[in-house]
Amino acid sequence: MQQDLENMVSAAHQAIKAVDNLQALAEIRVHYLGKKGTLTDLLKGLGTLSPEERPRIGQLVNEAKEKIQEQIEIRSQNLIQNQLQQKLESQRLDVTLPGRGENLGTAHPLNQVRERVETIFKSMGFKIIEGPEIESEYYNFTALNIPEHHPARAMQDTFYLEDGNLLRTHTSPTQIHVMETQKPPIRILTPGRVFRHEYDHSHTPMFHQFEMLIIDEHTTMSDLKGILSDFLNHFFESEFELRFRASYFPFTEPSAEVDIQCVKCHGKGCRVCKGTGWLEILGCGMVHPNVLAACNIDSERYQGCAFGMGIERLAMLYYGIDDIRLLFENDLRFLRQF
Ligand code: 2NM
Repeated sequence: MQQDLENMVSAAHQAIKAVDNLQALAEIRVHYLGKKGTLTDLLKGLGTLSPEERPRIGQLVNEAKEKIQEQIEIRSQNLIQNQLQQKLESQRLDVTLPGRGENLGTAHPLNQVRERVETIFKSMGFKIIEGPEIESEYYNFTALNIPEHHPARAMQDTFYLEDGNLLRTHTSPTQIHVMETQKPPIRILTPGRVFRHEYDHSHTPMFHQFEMLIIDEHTTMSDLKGILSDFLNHFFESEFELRFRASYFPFTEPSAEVDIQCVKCHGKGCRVCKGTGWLEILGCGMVHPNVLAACNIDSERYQGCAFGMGIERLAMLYYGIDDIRLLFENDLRFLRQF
């Protein structure tokens, strides 16, 4: 009997060593230790032994049982560890790999330019004012001294709405609202969208502009020249000559168009300035007394100077963009350059 037990323990030991998975190990446990297992059979056979032998053999059977249990337990831990190890190997994660990368967005070049312009004018003491994009004929034309039959009012230039209002063709109506409601001195910059019926490589039906307005006592053309020159030198980060050419706008008298020395070649002549050395950049003038009168401002006491320019034009010159439509296509290959 003792020999049988020793053989069994040794056989169990071999079997336990040989298994390579938990399922097979569970089967071994059942085979030796289960209710119908080999050891249980042996315990049942104790009854046939003599009363003197029974305790000794009983003890041996228990010892055998404990040995097998212990071996199964050790092997089980072993197999669990191996399984875990295999799982870790198969799901290996390289934490040193570079990440997928964040696609950071940036402000649209037109907004970058607008923000630069606003920053410069704020530093000179101007307030930034935005107004409505839908205006009446009065604010867009009449108050600005634009006569009834002026070509600018014509259907082919202006988008009229069915109710008789229109999409503003410039931001000056916002300046009329300010002049009507605020007392001089006034120093404002009005950026915003404007709408005109035109479309080609340098015109889009919606574009952005900003207009500057100063209303004060003793305001002259010199204020205009000084502010324009300071602004443009700051904006283009270099000193440039300006050239004033007499011009005509209904809402200013005198009026001028301003050329800036080519920001690319500094006046030598290049592709950007088409060899002339100059770039037409904005229109300006002294606010017409009729405009001041429409806003109940005494033109004997106060004068105004104003200018207006396109943000697209400024962005194209600053970044060297040659087709305005690129600014509206939102092609990421284009936008990622800014
Ligand atoms: C321009 C050119 C010249 C202008 C005039 C006014 C107002 F409201 F005061 F009359 N605002 N903006 C003005 C003057 C705009 O844009 C080319």
